[in-house]
Amino acid sequence: MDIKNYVVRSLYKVNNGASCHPDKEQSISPTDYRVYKKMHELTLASLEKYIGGDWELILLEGEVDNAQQMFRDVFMKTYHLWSEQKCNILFVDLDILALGSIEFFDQYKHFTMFAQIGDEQLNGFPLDQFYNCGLRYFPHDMDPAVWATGLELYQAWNDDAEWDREQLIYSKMLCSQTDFVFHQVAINSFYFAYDFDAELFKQYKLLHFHSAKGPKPVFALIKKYYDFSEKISGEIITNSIIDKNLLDQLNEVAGSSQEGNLCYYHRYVPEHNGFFPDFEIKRKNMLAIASRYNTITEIGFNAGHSAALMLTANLNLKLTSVDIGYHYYTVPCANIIQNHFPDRHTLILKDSKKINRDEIEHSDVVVIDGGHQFEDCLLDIAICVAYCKPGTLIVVDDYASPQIVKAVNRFSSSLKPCTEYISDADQGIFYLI
Ligand SMILES: C[S@@+](CC[C@H](N)C(=O)[O-])C[C@H]1O[C@@H](n2cnc3c(N)ncnc32)[C@H](O)[C@@H]1O
Ligand SMILES: [Mn+2]
Repeated sequence: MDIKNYVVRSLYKVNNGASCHPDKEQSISPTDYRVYKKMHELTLASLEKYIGGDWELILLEGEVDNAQQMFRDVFMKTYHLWSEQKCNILFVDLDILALGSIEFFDQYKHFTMFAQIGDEQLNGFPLDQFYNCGLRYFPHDMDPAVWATGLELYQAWNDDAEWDREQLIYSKMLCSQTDFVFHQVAINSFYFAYDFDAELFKQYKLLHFHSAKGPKPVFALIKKYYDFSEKISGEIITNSIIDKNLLDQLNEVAGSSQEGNLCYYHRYVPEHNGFFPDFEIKRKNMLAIASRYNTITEIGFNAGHSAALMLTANLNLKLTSVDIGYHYYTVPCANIIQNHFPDRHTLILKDSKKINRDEIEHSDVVVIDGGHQFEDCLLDIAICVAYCKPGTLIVVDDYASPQIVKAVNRFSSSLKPCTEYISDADQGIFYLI
């Protein structure tokens, strides 16, 4: 007989949430119910995409007076489901988002809970420690005695139980398995996230937004991760412009935590080196600009991505990059660029405030993407205004930053907006008057 796989989740209307949680702020009000429903829909889409195997969703629903009733109902319904047919059950809280492919079904022989725990806890299972039960797996062939442990504790589980009784019961069930391999509790691809951090995409397959802040901020944060994950998997046409070998070399040297640039979000280079979609318009504009002019200076070379893009776009382009060299990878990456585009690239390694007239006056275009403080950008523009000829195109990156706009505004009488390119809120393009 086929063994069924189920992903089980619970979405209840809880009429009196506040009274059963120590933190009165976290009531499960009717509004909260709507937020949880949206949270379920969003995170379910991620589970459908990434949780491996042939599985079916079972959404447990109901209307109860308090959260303890919900927890008990979920416990019993899970038990009945498991005992009535041969099946594997993965229970997934509504605030768990999947970011990458991960397998649970048929991977574990024990009742297993997944939480991220410290190494020191791996050496033993302290019984006074409660492990988060938001993600738990009941394999069809787990020891039925584990359920017996749970059912016994269930007898004394009433509406007045402390908030984390549920977690305690599942934890006791977990550690009743004497042959349990403890480190299974911790999977390194699972993480409790409290803030937005693009780095987490590199490391974790699942994020749990377990938090006492209430469903609204949690939903907002989950949505941010979800949207970002949709974005980084999108198709980008500028991806194929830079020679793949060259791109691999630059990223190999600069690493995946390199400073943000025209191709990548700050400190985030995905495994496949695909570009960050939000900067697609900026890249297209840079390609269009580079193909029209033969002498360009950029302030801010970083790992050479904008340089590679521009030099690829126009075989006659000579590019000068000025960089203070904050990053260990800047000089090695400049060497890679210079090998790939012989005689077409110069790196001036110094603070852009020290640029001399003869280093910049001949430029047709100056791309400003160096220091991002108001003063840095102000002085970079001042140098262009002082030394460059009228008609020079000035491209200011990170224009969405108030600091940068403020700096540009100080020179409004010297800069005329250029409208020949696609407008992007994060890129200012001007002609020098
Ligand atoms: C955002 S990155 C440049 C990204 C690059 N234009 C790209 O898109 O591939 C900023 C770079 O500016 C450099 N930088 C910061 N302050 C500077 C300064 N005062 N003078 C020159 N370079 C500076 C940093 O070392 C860093 O490499
Ligand atoms: Mn930038």
